[in-house]
Amino acid sequence: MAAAAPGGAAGLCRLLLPLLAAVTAAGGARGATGGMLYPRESPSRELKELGGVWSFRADFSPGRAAGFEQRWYRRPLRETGPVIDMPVPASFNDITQDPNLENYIGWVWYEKEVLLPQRWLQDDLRVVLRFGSAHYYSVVWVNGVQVVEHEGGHLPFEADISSIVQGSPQIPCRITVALNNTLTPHTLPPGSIEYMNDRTRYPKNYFVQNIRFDFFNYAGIHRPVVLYTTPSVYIDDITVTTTSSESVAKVQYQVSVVGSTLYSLSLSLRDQEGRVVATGDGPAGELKVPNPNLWWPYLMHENPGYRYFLEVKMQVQANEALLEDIYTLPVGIRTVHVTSTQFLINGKPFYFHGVNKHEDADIRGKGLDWALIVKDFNLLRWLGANSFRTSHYPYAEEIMDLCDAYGIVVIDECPGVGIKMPESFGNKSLQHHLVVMEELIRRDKNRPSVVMWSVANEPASELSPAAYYFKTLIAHTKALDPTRPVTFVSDTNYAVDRGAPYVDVICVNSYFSWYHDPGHLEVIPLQLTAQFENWYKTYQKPIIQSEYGADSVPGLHSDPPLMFSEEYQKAMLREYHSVFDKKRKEYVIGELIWNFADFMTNQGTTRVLGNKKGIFTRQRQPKSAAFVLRERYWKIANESSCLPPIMKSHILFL
Ligand code: BDP
Repeated sequence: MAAAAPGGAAGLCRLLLPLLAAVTAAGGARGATGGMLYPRESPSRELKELGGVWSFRADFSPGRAAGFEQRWYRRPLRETGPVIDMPVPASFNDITQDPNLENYIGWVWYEKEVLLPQRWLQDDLRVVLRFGSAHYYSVVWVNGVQVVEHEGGHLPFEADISSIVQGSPQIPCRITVALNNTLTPHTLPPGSIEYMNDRTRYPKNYFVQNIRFDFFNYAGIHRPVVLYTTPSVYIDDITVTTTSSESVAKVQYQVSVVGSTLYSLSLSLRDQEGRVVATGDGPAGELKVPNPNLWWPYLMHENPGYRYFLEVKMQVQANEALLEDIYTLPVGIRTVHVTSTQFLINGKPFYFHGVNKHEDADIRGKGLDWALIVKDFNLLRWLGANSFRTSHYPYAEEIMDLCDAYGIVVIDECPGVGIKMPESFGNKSLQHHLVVMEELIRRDKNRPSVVMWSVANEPASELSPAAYYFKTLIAHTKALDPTRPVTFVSDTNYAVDRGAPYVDVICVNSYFSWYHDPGHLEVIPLQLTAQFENWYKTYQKPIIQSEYGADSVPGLHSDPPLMFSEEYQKAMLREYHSVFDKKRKEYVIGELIWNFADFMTNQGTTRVLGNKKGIFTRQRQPKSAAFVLRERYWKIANESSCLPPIMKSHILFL
């Protein structure tokens, strides 16, 4: 990615730093404190979606700072210069024909004007502005007043904007967002800006954004933006954990309320038929559910993804009026345990036969797209996949909701991808990484589909600071959530990996006969067997093959199989599978193909319009390998889980 000069050496980084230091005094920013409940309508809460066409301008000024210098947030954006239409949610990169915007680095500006219903402007109501995600660094103003800053491109943030909108009820509410996609050694994922100073080869102030990960650094407002209301005293957070025995399950809950201490809380848990199965009161307690319907993964039970609904009702007397807030949380009852050879869900061995994905598609880049989401879940179920890893960042809450509902098991990965530079293992990076884990767990802690946290993908875990880094990071993650195992995904040699001692499950990526010994399929059995045996001998922990795969250009055929043909991709999978079949009788607990679908990357000599390791094309058409995997996954499911007849008919249907 190259662009014209952003104001000399360190220009972009300089632009980021003052903002990072100056967390707003306006009361909007909350870091990882407080709750981040998914906004849902209820008798006490209303919601307004702000998706659609927003006004947009990229700041192409030499220092990328014109927007801040000229305070574009003070007036409608159209009054400070030209604007174009930009869809939200979407990445901005592929929306126009302008290559400068596709590869833009620096600040872009978004704006939307919204009219609020009169009833939202009463002073016993809170109005909250929430972003599902915006990549990477965001500053948000409402009617020219800064309300929140947020670092990180894949997690939600919000601001209470009541005082601003209630103070100026007659005007439309103008939301302005400045967004910067620059990645530095201390962002997550990390990156670096490199200035090319050889004047015989590059123009003055020429720079590139270097990244050490293999997907396009799409940027924009990627997930839904909503306004929602709550009463001024409100349910801020709910945490549930579940345990179960044969005949009774326990749902432990904790509720936090903000705005008063004189509230009362009542809770009722309903089953899918709407029957109340347990009730409770107070901010913490335990609900007992007799003869529970457990949350089971897809293909492990005829009714996977069973969720109860926990209705939390808060009441408080305020100024002689009764304020009530109601929030309903879906709850799946299930347990997760790891032994030295198995991964147990509800006490039964679970074998991950699934995929790694990306949020990626034509035109919208990483923007949320319902048609794509539902199509992908249909393909996952067609494939017989029971799980995926959110490689390499947290996915949209809307996707996670469907995982909960369909019983698709998730390894929930944070954006710790491409941590390769020694400076990215320092305290500054670590502190940010800890906050990101707090934000991720705050968001996804109640999701039954999430069975394990992944704190990173392929870091340089052989470096000496990696030991302290991962020890601290994993301990912090476990302290935040003692109920789930923690891992990170390694491609480091077992003998020198300094993070592996701290994980519960070993996750290994390997590309035998692709990046190593390219073209030599015959080395796979030996090398893969040695890989598993070495890791197991060293750690006695269960192992997931968290990535393996080969690029194939759809429609390219070759027999005998040559690299990049569909036949080679299939042949490679089969070699891997024969080893998995031996080792899954011992301690291998899963296999996740790289990748579900082809996806966009930076341009490079090994990438043909992106990474082609998908078993589906980027447009979600199956390559030959998809059929190999489909046959295998259904076979494993049928062997391992005594599927009831209903699931077998499902196979025909799909
Ligand atoms: C792995 C990375 C993944 C890449 C893949 C590949 O974890 O992000 O896309 O290699 O090169 O090392 O296809």
